Amino acid sequence: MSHSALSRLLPMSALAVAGCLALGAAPAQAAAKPALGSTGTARVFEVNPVQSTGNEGLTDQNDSASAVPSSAYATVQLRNLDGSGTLTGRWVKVESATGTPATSSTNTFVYDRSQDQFEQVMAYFWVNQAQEYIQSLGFGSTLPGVNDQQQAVKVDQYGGDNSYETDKPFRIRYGKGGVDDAEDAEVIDHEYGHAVQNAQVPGFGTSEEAGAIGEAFGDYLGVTVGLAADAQYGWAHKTPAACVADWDSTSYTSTVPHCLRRLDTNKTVADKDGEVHDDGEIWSRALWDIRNGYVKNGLTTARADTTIIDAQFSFAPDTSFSAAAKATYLTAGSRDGAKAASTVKAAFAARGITF
Ligand SMILES: [Ca+2]
Ligand SMILES: [Ca+2]
Ligand SMILES: [Ca+2]
Ligand SMILES: [Ca+2]
Ligand SMILES: [Zn+2]
Repeated sequence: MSHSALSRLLPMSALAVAGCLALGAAPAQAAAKPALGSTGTARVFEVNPVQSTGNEGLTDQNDSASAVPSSAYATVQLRNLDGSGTLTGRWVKVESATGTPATSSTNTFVYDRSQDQFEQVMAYFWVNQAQEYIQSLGFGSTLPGVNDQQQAVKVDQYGGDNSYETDKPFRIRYGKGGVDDAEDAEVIDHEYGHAVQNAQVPGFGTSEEAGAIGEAFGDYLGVTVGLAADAQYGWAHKTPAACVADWDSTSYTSTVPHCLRRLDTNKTVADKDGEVHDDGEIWSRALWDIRNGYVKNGLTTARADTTIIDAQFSFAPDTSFSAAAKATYLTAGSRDGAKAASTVKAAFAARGITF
């Protein structure tokens, strides 16, 4: 099922829905697991440059290197590479990209944003980072794996300001309109969120409410993976935590802070307009309240995320908000206890979602 990261482009959305209706197959398994364990060095954005610098005045300037200060970059490990010198690894394979493919016999992938290879490196790093985060919650060890396969990505080959994920073939494509989509980790991991849900529930998203849940979870995953990375690497976070795609959205929003969408709007089911990205903000606010409610109860955000993801295994492909909320409530009760379950119930009730 494909989805747009950016709801503004209706033609792409229409295409995406057409692809969505043609679905049915389970995600393809990787043919073979590459050799593991090779670690490289790379330069990436600390999630995105607006978020890490707090400078809402940054603009794309036609992909120029000088548009973003060097302080927005971090030097990081590129983990789980297969040692081939390309951006191929256990959890990610950069299949193709516009311009020069990144290769290095020493696994050194250091570029700036004006170079085609930069987005390739960002896509590799942030998909790997998301899978590592999901595994840190226990998925693939104490819990079933969640999309623990090699994710194919294509980078910068779609000219529109949009990105999408498809079941057939099982692949993510990142666009290059405006700020290149793969310059913003929250866009990268939004799309990975669709891959995660499709891996958990093949064909997920055949009803409008299920589609909205897909958009919401993508937004939430992008934010939570970024927040976990901030903590892991000690990066600054100077924009509202609930703001999604602070950097990509500078191309098409004029209000500050620049956000594609937010996790903390006051939308309820009374605000539904039938557009999945818009309606996703109803669901993502509930997820945000569950997260913060867990912390108030003395539980960790990782625990909230574990329950949010674990519950998704039991969602029907065409689930309603109500049925998915109930599944999340039941998972919270069995994993985290009665108090957590009532936090979940209240978070959904505040959005007008009852069961
Ligand atoms: Ca770029
Ligand atoms: Ca661009
Ligand atoms: Ca863009
Ligand atoms: Ca953000
Ligand atoms: Zn999406």
